Amino acid sequence: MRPGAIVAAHRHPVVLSVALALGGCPAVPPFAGGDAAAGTDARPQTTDAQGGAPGDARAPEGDRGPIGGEAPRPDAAGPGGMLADATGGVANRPDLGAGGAADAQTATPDARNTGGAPADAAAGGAGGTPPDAAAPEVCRNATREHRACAGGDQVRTCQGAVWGDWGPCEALPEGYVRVAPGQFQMGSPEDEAGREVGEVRHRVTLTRTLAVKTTEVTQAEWTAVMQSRPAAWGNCGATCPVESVSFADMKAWCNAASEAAGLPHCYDAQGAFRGLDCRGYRLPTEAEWEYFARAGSATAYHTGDCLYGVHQCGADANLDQAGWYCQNTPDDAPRPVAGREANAWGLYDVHGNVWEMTQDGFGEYPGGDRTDPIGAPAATDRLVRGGGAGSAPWKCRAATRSYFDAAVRDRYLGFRPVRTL
Ligand SMILES: [Ca+2]
Repeated sequence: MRPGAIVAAHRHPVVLSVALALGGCPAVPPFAGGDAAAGTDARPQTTDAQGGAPGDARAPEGDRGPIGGEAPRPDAAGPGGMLADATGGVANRPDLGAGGAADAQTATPDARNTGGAPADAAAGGAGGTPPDAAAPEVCRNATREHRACAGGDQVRTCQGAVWGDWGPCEALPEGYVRVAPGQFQMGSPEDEAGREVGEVRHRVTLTRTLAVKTTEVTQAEWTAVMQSRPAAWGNCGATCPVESVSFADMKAWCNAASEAAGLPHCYDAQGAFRGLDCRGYRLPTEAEWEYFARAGSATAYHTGDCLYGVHQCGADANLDQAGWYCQNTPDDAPRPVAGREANAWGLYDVHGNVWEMTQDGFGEYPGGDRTDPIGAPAATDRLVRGGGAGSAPWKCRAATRSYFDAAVRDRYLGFRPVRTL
């Protein structure tokens, strides 16, 4: 381990709650340029970057300018002109991960399914009763219902107060798990070590079944879709997470992956999100991210509490089990995905390795219980979650909120796509 891991000047993503507490306009110097070892660097900023407690140790992180200010735009080696809508020929379906899809059906809550009537409820009519005389199965408030099928998902919709037929059993994409709808406590308890004030606990209900990628998108998976190699940590290898891609770049990857799979684009030509009912690949909302990262746990990590809650780099035995962070990556570099323990739903590296972009813009929790929340769609600052290889333990907690400017391509910023099933 690195001796004396504490370095005062590090700039990870701004932890949202603190930024807001400071008036939402952290006095952070403008983008200070790249890191000598790895090119562009613009990690999300943290409190420490703003003159607060020293945060995580290493590599300078975060150099976001004031909110609304001009974003640094390091011209990383991304594909030329990657815009929000990649309609241009995508040759290959991404090879979405080794290891195969975990069977999430055994681990995920299945709130939606439990309330649904069996699909074949109408099939067992009394002998001699004409099929068309069976009473239609009335649907009430729900508009869509899911049930698990062999390795995948089926859906039916409410059509004029009567349920339609169950659709075909759609196999999950390779490398994805099924995450059922459910309810959870978003945010952290006030006594959680490392907590920030903006992590106000509230109940969130998510109503859609998701396919969630088990790992961060890797460099190979990026290249298979986009035919480019943007990663600053290229030497890390094909199974390391892609990074140094902007919000728009990620949306382009999602659209291209959707197109290759015959699915609709979830972002229009201007990059606007087409909503949670879009069935193509997309970024998760912040709430979706925390829900699947927790996988039913209520602790700081899915492996337990934050043991090193000081806002500095330090060893945390629970985090060691779950992810790559400042203390177990002495060279600051991300690691190949799925190198630490998966959470209960089969998802790797939700804590550490690279920060994960969400669909949501920067904003404070509005308070109260919420259903399918999405944060500020037009905000320049985009919420990121989970911490990265250079982050201190407290930044890697499930509840930690942070952000990057949408234009930034940072060497510790990646993503994990989802699909609504
Ligand atoms: Ca991660």
